[in-house]
Amino acid sequence: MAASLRVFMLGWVCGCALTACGQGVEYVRSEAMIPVRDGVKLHAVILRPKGSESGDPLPFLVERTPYGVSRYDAKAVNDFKPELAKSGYIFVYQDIRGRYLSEGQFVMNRPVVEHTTKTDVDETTDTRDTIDWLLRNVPNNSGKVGVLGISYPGFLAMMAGVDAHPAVKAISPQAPMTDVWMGDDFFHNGAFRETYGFDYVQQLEGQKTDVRAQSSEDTYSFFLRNVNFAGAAKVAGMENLPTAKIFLTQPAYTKFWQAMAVEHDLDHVSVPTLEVGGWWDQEDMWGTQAEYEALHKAGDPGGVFMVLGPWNHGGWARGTGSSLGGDFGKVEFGQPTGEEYRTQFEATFFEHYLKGRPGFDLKGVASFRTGVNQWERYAEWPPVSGFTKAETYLGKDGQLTYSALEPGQTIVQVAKPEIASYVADPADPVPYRRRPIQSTYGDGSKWRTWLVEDQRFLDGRKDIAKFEGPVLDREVTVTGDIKADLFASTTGTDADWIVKLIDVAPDGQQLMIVDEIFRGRYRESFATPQPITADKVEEYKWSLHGADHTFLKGHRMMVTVQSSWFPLYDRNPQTFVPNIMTAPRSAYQKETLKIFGGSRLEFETPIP
Ligand code: PG9
Repeated sequence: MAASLRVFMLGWVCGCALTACGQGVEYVRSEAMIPVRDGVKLHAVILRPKGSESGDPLPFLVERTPYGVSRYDAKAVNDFKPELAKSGYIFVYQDIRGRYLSEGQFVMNRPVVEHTTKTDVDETTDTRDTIDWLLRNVPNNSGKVGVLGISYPGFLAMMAGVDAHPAVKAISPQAPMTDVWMGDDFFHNGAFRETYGFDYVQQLEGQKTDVRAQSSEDTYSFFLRNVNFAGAAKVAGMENLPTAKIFLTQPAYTKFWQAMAVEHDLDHVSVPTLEVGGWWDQEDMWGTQAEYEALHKAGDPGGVFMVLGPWNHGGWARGTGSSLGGDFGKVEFGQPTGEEYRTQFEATFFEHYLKGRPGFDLKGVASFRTGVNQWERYAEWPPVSGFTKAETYLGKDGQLTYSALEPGQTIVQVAKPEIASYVADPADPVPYRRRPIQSTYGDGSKWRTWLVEDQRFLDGRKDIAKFEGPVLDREVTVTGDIKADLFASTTGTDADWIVKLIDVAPDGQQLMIVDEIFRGRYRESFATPQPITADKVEEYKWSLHGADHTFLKGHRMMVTVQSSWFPLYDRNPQTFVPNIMTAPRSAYQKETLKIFGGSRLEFETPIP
């Protein structure tokens, strides 16, 4: 088998058990097994600033994680959270139920349950019980708690806000996985994230500690050779891992996935919440904005704030954030956006809500507008005041036309004659990044920055429709939730549609600004897939995610449409089958896909 598992080596080692190494805050480190309501004990590392048993009581900053906490010590806090360490907190890191040194059973993205008996536990109850224990057992604490985390820990930070313990005064879910079927780690609009699902489920569910998948073969070849996810899972011997079983048997948006979706639980949140997300987040792009929207709609009783910046997954938490990318494409931001976030937003947010200090002046949303590289502030997201709707139309001969609407103006779209077509062959799917494609976190993997890879690596492919605007003689800004509205047909009975909005620089570099997939079988219902009628023009409308980007003078806007993005997403056979996870080789058919006039992208633009 090509993919093998290897123990994940931690990035740093534990040392400095009692005090800080070198400069920084000195800590007293202890470990505890914290009992929760059903008798299970959860392992935690507690780091108290040295001498904090007397003097001003300190608040807690808590992070709960499935990724192991034994590595946390004074050095880790000073290295990875210098701004927060300087401010002064008791740091608590906890292994969640069933992971590493904690007892109990791990359940991936454990859904919130009704709490009627002591055995009705979930991450909200485990957090509450942990906080109860900390307040009683850690000397000289101020009785106030902040909870933060990125990604899975971001999901756990949000859980701390649902029916929160009264001591929880602030939470910061950062790139929180929120709905893993609709738009985060495992599926996007029904299309299965094959490499991520394959690697991550083995990492978390094969054993109590992290083990990372490592492929010696280009994963493009590996997944192509094994036909479908069932074939690949069999080779890896992972078919019986709980989440893999669900992938294989419940690929649609069933009650299982719906119950896991966090946005439905957010009308029980009244804690000030700072959501954080990156424009080029390769894992949980969706969650930040979905949680913001749900909290905002619920009337934000505690106050919801959001910072969106030019980062990959968690990129705001490390380094300067002055650029993003590597050998295959790089974007420069002209300023240390990560440091700016950590000092101006994160540190001041917790100081304000946990220590009553001034400095947090965010009223709604801070957004880093790329292209012009400047911070913007909005009352809400997507911004309304000072903005109007704008569109780019896909035209004949690969043309792309931009137009801003008058405030209040709406246009009713109808399909017009065909403007482009291509043949998509599942035997030769479009790679999502340059090959060879390593395992997600395998040696040499370019996973973390693939969203900023120069898209010219796809030049010459005949299975991509391209629409390009003229060289711009002025700046054009696209803001808000960018939506694709596509009129399209296929000669087959199922199809994937992938739309990218690309900034083409004067030197030809192509940077994706937003991009997203839609699996055609779900156009009527995410829960009940249906075949597409061959050759029938259908309208597909979906979000390509948020952006705040200025196409500079001299640049061009480009939109591309393609029907595979492999092996990030499994291949759509293009013939309708009840379950793509087990689609037979014979179902994978070459088809002709057509795009029709009236297709466009929709967004907000500032009123000049
Ligand atoms: N993106 C990771 C994740 C995977 C699956 C579910 C939830 C989160 C993470 O980085 O934690």
